[in-house]
Amino acid sequence: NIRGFIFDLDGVLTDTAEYHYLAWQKLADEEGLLFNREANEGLRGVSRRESLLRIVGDKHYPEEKLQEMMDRKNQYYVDSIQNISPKDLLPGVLTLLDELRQAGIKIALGSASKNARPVVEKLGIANRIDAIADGYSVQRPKPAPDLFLYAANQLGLEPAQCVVVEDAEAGIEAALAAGMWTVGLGPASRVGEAHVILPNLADTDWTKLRAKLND
Ligand code: B16
Ligand code: MG
Repeated sequence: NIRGFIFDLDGVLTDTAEYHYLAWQKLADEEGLLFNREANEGLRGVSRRESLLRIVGDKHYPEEKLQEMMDRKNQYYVDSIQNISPKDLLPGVLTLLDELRQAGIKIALGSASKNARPVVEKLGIANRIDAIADGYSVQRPKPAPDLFLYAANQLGLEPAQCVVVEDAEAGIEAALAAGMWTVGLGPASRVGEAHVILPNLADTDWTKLRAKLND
């Protein structure tokens, strides 16, 4: 009996991954740290701090320097998202959001990003979202279930009434740990644990999803 949907942002509603990548690459180049697109794939859905720690690897930096590097990367990222517009919504998103709303299903955002709010506003979908769980909402990042539990709570729903749509392995793990239904977008190598696996949201709708989730 599904009553709510919790959408991840980056990789599900829009593709900000490229902007995150370019910002990390610029920082890595400035610091002489090895980084590339492939390494960036592993940072999908991973928090800002954990991403930086993975990029620096064995190198040791004082906390102050880590903080400065996170701030610098974020500044590059914030600069690059200024021109985001409704055109940057991924295919199928808008129709699915509207269909869910029509069906009386509540909608939340469940993103690790501290920039989720401005991005959602620029995408023009803020009025279609009932609750936002973002990088400020909880302490423990995905794969901990906390972010999604927070989102469900904001919607006033039980975990088992919620479906999480995610593109990251850590996100699917977090949603399963929360006791929620999961839709994984992308290759099975990444989201294989999800209840339903789709390449993207382009060719689906609530009726099809509902059948696949046996609701
Ligand atoms: P910020 P999601 C995640 O967004 C991104 O996929 C990940 O690359 C990023 O490091 C993380 O947000 C934190 O973002 O630095 O803006 O706080 O997929 O959870 O929507
Ligand atoms: Mg994501």
